[in-house]
Amino acid sequence: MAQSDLERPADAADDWTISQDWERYSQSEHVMWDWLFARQAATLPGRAVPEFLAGLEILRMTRSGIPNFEELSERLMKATGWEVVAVPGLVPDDVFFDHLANRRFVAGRFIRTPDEIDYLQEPDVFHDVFGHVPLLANPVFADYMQAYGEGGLRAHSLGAIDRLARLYWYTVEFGLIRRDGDLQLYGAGIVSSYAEAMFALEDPSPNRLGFDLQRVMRTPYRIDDYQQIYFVIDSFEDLLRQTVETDFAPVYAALEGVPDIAIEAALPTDRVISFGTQAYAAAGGRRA
Ligand code: HBI
Ligand code: FE
Repeated sequence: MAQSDLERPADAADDWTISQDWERYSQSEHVMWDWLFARQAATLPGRAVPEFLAGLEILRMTRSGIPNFEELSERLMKATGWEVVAVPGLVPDDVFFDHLANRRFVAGRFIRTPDEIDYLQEPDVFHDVFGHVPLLANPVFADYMQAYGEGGLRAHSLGAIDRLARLYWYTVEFGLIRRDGDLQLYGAGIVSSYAEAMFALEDPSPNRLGFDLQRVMRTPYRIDDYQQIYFVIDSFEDLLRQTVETDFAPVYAALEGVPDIAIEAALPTDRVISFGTQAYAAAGGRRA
């Protein structure tokens, strides 16, 4: 959906927040959360970063039912100074960035129905809260998200939102991390997906490449299928440092007119963690 199509509903505040109305969830909506939670809880140990699993405990998200954002925010505030606020759905980029820059994570309040368990058009409360919030209890990742929001506000004024959206996609949503040779999941789009949690680590088809800020900003992404490329960070500290220390304005300027890199491609300059079976060498443009 184009950003200009977004219209603020009458019940939303100027910053697009709404009340979660936690009391209005039905029993079957809570049961849906519990079912999705149990499925991920069985899949993620050993696959997701320990910081994600620790976040579930710190925030007491292991309890049954859709979390109440006020209670969740109280715990999160103590851990890292972040809160969770409800929004009706997608919000305009500048609104989204402004919330992040102020350590507020915006979350959808609706939950998917049984006929859309594994595919959703817009992020629901399970993706937004189960997927995104646990890592916000980690101080380094929490600072990265704020830095991203601040970078987003600057990108907005420089007309470079698309570049920054790619950074979000390949880190916050679909990021992998490697420690001591061990690949683990941290992206919210992966940890909240039963099938992609396995695919991202185990499937032979995607390329897995070392994270590089400019490289990521040249890589388009697909929203309609599993990723065919994952970028792998060495540590949250490194991701935060690169984001905070980089002056994005000259980077955007340097990238102007530079062509995008095809999703399946691996460049000779890439730090290849594992070649996917779909990969081809971009230099020659031939499938490997
Ligand atoms: N709104 N609710 C919501 N959630 C998002 O993840 C979101 C958004 N608006 C804009 C947006 N993401 C992206 O355009 C930015 O990451 C670039
Ligand atoms: Fe998300």
